[in-house]
Amino acid sequence: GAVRVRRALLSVSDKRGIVDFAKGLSALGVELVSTGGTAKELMDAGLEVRTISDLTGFPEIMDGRVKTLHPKLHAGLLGVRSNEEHIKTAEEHDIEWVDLVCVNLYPFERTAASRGATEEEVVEQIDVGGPTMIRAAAKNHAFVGVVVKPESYDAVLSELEEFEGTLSMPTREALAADAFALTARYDTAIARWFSEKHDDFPQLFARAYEKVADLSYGENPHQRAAYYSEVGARMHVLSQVEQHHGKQLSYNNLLDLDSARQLISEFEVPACAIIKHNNPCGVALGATPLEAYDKAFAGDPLSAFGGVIALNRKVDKATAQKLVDQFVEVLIAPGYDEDAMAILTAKPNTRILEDGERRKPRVGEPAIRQLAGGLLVQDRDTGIEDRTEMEVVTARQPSEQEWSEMLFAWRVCKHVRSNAIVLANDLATIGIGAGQMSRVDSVRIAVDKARIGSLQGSALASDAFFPFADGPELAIAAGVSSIIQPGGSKRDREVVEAADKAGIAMVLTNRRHFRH
Ligand code: 93A
Repeated sequence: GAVRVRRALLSVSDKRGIVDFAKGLSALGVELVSTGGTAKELMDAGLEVRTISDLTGFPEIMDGRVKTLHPKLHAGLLGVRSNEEHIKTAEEHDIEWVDLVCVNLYPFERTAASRGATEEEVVEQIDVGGPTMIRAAAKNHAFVGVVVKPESYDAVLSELEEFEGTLSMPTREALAADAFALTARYDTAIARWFSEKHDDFPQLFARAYEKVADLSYGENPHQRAAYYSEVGARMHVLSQVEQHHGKQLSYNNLLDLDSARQLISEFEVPACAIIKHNNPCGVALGATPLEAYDKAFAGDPLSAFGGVIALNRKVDKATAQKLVDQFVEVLIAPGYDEDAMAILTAKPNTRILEDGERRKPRVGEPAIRQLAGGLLVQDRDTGIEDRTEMEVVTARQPSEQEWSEMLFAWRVCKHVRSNAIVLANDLATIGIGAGQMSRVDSVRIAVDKARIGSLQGSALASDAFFPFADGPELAIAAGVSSIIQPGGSKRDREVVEAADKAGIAMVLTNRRHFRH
C-alpha cells in the first residue's frame, strides 16, 4: 500500500534542485535529516534541518568517510514496520524510522575520467555510505522510498502533494529499480577502473552501458535499436561527432561511421575513405581533399552511391561542389569552410558531421563482440607494421614507388572484411575484394573491379597469407607488380616462386589483420 512519508534523509553530492525538493518536503510536514554539506546548503536556504549526528548520536568522523554508516540509521531504514519484533527493537534502541532517502553519490566516474586526478583522489571518490543507504532503502521499498537523481524530484514531490504525503507501491518499486541500476553502474565503473590499472582481462568482465539515443530502427526496419555508450569509456563515437545537417544517424550509418573514422585515422596526409556496408569501396590519398575524394570515388564509382564518406581535412568549396553531385548518406570531416557548408546543406538528406578532437583509445581497451549469451573480448588490432619489420622475399626488390603503394594498400586492407584483397595504384584503391569465403574469389573480385589499364604496375595487399599460388597468379596476370601479405602459409614457397617467375616484388609483413 501507500507509505506515509514523515522523515526524509537527504545526502547529496550533486546539489542541483535539492533546496526546492527539501522545501516541498518540508511544506508537507516531512522532517528533514541531512549530512554535513547538504545540511548546510539547506540551512542556508532557511530550512529547518536535523543533522545526521543528531539522529545517530554519533559525529561525522574521519573526514566524512563515516557519516551515515551507523546502525541507528540503517535500522531505521531496514526495519519492517509491520513486524512486532522489529518495532520492539526500534523502541528499545531509540531507532527512528526513515521513510524517504534522497541520495546521489560522490562523482567517482567524473573524477576517474578527469585527466589530472591522482589515484588517491579517485579512490577517495568511492562512495560507501551513499550506496549503503540506497541499497537499504531500495531493499526495504515496501516501507521506504529512495530517490537517486534530481530528475525524479518533481514527480516524487507531485505525488506526495497529491496523495497527502504518501508514495504508492508502484512508485517505490520504480524508484528502487532506478536505485539498484545506479549502484550497479557505480560499482561497475569502480571495478572497471581497478581492472584497467592492470592491463589484462579481468575474471569478471564488468561493463555498464547507458543509452545515448533511441534509433529509428536497427539493421532492418522491423528491428528496434538504440545506441549506448560504455560507462567509463574515454570516448564514444557520438560524443566526438557533431551533426550539422540531415536526418538522425541510423544504426547502419553508425556502424559505417565507426569504420570510416578508424580507417581515415590511419593517414596523416589528406585522405578520403568511402564506406559501404561496413567495407571501404574507395580510399585514396591526395595533395588536397578534392584530389583525395576524386581518387577515392574513382576507385569504385558504382559502389560509392549512398556511401559514408570520411575526410581527414576541412572540406573546401571545390570538394563540396564535387560532393553534391553524388548521393552521399553521411559525410564526416574535421570541419567545413562556410561556402562549402552552404553548398552541402542545399541537399536536405546528407547527414553532415564534424569530427571533434580525437582521443586515441586507451591502450588495452578491448574490442568486444557479442555471441549468444556471451562475449568475445580481444585486444584491439591497433597499430600497423613498419616497413623495417617487413621482409622482401623475391629476387626483385620493390621500387620506392612500389613500397608506398604496398604500404598504402596494407593500411587499407586492415579495414576490409576478410578475406580481404586490396589493389592500389597511385595511392588510391582501384579494386577491393571483401568478405569472401575464399581468398582467390576476393582476388577475382578486386581485379574485376579495377579498370583495365589501372592494373599495370599496381600493388596488391592481402590481409592473410595465400594458401595457394592461384590468387597471386591471377593478380600477376592482370598486371600487379608488387604484393604485400603476411606470409606463413605451408605453400609460401610456391607463392614466392610464382612471384619470382613473373619478376614481381613480394613483401611479407609477418603479421596478419583478419577482420571478421
Ligand atoms: O565517505 S562516505 O562513503 N561515508 C559515509 O558515511 C557517507 N554518507 C553519505 N560518503 C557518505 N555519504 C555521501 O556523502 C553521500 O552519498 C553524498 O554523496 C555525500 C553528501 O555529503 P554532504 O552532505 O556532506 O555534502
